[in-house]
Amino acid sequence: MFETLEKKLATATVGALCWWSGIASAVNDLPGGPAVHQLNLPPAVTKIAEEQHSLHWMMMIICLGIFVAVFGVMFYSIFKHRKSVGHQPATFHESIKVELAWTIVPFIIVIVMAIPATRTVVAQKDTSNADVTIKATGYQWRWGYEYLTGEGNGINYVSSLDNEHRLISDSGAKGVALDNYLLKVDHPLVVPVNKKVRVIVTGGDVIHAFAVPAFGIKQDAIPGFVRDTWFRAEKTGDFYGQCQELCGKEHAYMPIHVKVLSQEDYSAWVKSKQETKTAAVSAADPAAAKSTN
Ligand SMILES: [Cu+2]
Repeated sequence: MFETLEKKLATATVGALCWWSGIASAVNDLPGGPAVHQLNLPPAVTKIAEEQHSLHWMMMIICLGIFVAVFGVMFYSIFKHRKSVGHQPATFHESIKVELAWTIVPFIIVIVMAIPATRTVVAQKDTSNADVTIKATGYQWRWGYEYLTGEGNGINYVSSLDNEHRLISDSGAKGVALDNYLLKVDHPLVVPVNKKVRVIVTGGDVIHAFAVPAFGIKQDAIPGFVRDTWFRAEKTGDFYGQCQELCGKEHAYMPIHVKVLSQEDYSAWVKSKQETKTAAVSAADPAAAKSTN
């Protein structure tokens, strides 16, 4: 009897392990998107994102230093001057030296943090001299992209979540083994590598936010207002973001997928886009197509 129980237990354990390892290995890191058990910020693809990372770490280290110093002094004082060893409390009231120290030292720390932070914030806001300008409009619940200036000028389309992903989510499926789950779109935003891309951001209905963590960009999309941000991707590949302003019940279903292409591939993409557009126009109205040609 015990033998069968043992066997059953062993089978169950092996089964559970297989299931667990299957689940664990089923979902992999998504390059340009979230990684499995990710703790740090996503790898930087732009100079701005790199600067944000170093600022983040610099400030974390300063905060940790302050934490250790303040709590060190505090716990040392409590322990050293405890009542049980017969320590008598000091009776002084004011101390100019101490007051000066706790005013000047934090002031210097704040300045040390503010100088590089200001430099980065100013660089982040400098959207001048862009090679390509794209307007991104947030809608409930998709993104509209319109190429305004630079190569690709005139292209416009809407980017929505892949329908299959939507159906999986609607079905309430658990343990979905898709690396790009709820990040796959029908038409990604296509941009050239090493080019300054200015993104003009606005909202078509409610407030959304256009954000791509690997580029270090995040900008609210406000109806009736025009805001802008920029990035210069230094690597080709696929990069992902999501709407980052709670915009309604399907806020989780409006991902951003940016495809960074080499200059040649980008030019080819622009050409094919413009050709299909011309073909569509001539199919709908041959006379109009003739007049534009
Ligand atoms: Cu949104």
